[in-house]
Amino acid sequence: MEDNRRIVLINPPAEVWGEGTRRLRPILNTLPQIGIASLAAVLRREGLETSIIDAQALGMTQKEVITWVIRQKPAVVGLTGYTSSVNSAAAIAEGLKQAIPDVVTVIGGPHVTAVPEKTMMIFPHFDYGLIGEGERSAPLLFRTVVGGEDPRDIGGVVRRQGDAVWVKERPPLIDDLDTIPPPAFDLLPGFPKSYHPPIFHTPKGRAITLVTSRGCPYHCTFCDRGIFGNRYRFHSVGYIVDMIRRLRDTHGIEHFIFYDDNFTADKSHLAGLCEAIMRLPFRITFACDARADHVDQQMLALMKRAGAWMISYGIETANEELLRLLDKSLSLERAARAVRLTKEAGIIAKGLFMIGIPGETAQTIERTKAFIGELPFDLINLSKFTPYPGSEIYRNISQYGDFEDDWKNMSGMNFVFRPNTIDPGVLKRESDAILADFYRKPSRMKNIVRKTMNRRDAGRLFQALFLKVTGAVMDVFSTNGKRAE
Ligand code: B12
Ligand code: SF4
Repeated sequence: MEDNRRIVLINPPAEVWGEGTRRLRPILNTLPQIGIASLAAVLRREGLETSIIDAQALGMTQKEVITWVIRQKPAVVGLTGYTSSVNSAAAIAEGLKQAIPDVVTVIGGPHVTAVPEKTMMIFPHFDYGLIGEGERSAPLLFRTVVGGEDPRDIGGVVRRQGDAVWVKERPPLIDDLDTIPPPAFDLLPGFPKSYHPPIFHTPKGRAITLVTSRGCPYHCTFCDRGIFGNRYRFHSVGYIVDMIRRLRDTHGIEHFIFYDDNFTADKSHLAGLCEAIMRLPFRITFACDARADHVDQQMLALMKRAGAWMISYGIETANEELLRLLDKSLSLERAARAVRLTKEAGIIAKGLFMIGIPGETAQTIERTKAFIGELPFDLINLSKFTPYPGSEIYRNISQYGDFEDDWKNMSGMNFVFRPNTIDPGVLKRESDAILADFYRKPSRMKNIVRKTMNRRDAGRLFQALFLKVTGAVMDVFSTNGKRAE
């Protein structure tokens, strides 16, 4: 009999992608899933035969993923799941179990880490879960289940036994991040061509995501820090610069998006990193998120010299009392100053806001709208407040309004929470109004296009428009299409 040790890691399709959204895929965000790329690197180092299927990047449906995986005949399948994608992961696990009953399925990532018991009870087709950082336990877990043994004693393992779910205490956080090999980008099918940031979010050249640190010492109540916790840890400057150099040399990557929770948390590390990037024999550009109270004129000037192209600031709302409820520890004055200084430094400034926060009223929305209008943001993002499992506010959200704990809708694009301080109709209308107010200004659109449009993005925009138009034509002629019904 064949000794099957094949492992497939899957990033499931996002639930939010209906057929219409799939057609817009060319202009949406598809960036490598660092979690599974990192796990794949560790599994490969341990001699385990691993492949990856990143359905989000390849635009694959659940059915297509299942068909592809069945052909691989793996012994173990590992799926990653945010709250918004865990239903999708479960549907794939179910399809695989029906086709290959012996396959072992493992769910990892933020969602199972936040609510392990509930996840395992609701989704019977996950055999095991693994909570927290995966690099320590995943090789052990996969090796054990491939060998047909019981993984019950492995740190972080979640398993079902009859009606109960057992969660083994997870191992301590990884102190020295440099012990983790760089993400196995080379195992991502279609890398780097299948990957791109959303339109208007990159200068010319190929872009890629990197995560150079883990953890965040702040306590924002809407933020799920279940995987990396509060302790800030970072890769050494040498490790990061080496990753950059290799990605540039082997794949021609010139723009780096740092998706760290808190890229600017340690000033001297950040300064050291910028200086090391400046010493590289080539130029790169980068984008990152930053806390507005971590940057000053000097730091922004240094970041700009190192290639900072865009900085996104999580400001959330322009209301001090709502910021307090969110435990954001941020003054609006500092936020406004950071945005102005960023622009003065010649860096694109993006503001990240939320709407529908507990306690939100028509007046608080008006204040946020005015704040956005007063500051020189180039781009804004307005997500619909969502109490994600794993965040502190998830535990007591019902005291602030109606909450629909419907995981597949928890993508920040739906009002799953409706505060009892505002009428849902007003909330929806005001949310649309903020975006329309901001983006419908011709001068602003001109500015965005001037600063961010490049030949590759123009091609992507054309492709999306083409797909949208052909999609609409297909809908008209399709007997299953809405218009034909
Ligand atoms: C980058 C990022 C994104 C990117 C994703 C790009 C991509 N392809 O990865 C974008 C911008 C698209 C995005 C979108 C969203 N995101 Co996001 N995102 C992040 C961020 C900042 C970093 C993720 C990352 O790369 N981490 C680094 C890797 C190494 O960690 P990891 O992925 O967690 O993987 C480790 C473990 O989880 C585990 N593991 C993971 N998978 C598996 C699988 C198996 C089998 C095993 C054994 C272990 C395992 O091992 C890995 C290595 O240690 C995190 C914050 C964070 N700290 O993680 C938020 C975060 C994951 N996002 C979040 C959310 C809510 C979203 C959105 C729903 C809404 C939004 N904020 O825009 C959407 C939904 C997207 C979707 N597809 O459904 C939440 C998730 C909360 C939750 N309970 O689900 C987080 C935690 C932010 C937060 N603090 O609240 N996101
Ligand atoms: S929202 Fe940002 S600053 Fe707040 S805890 Fe999360 S990562 Fe840290």
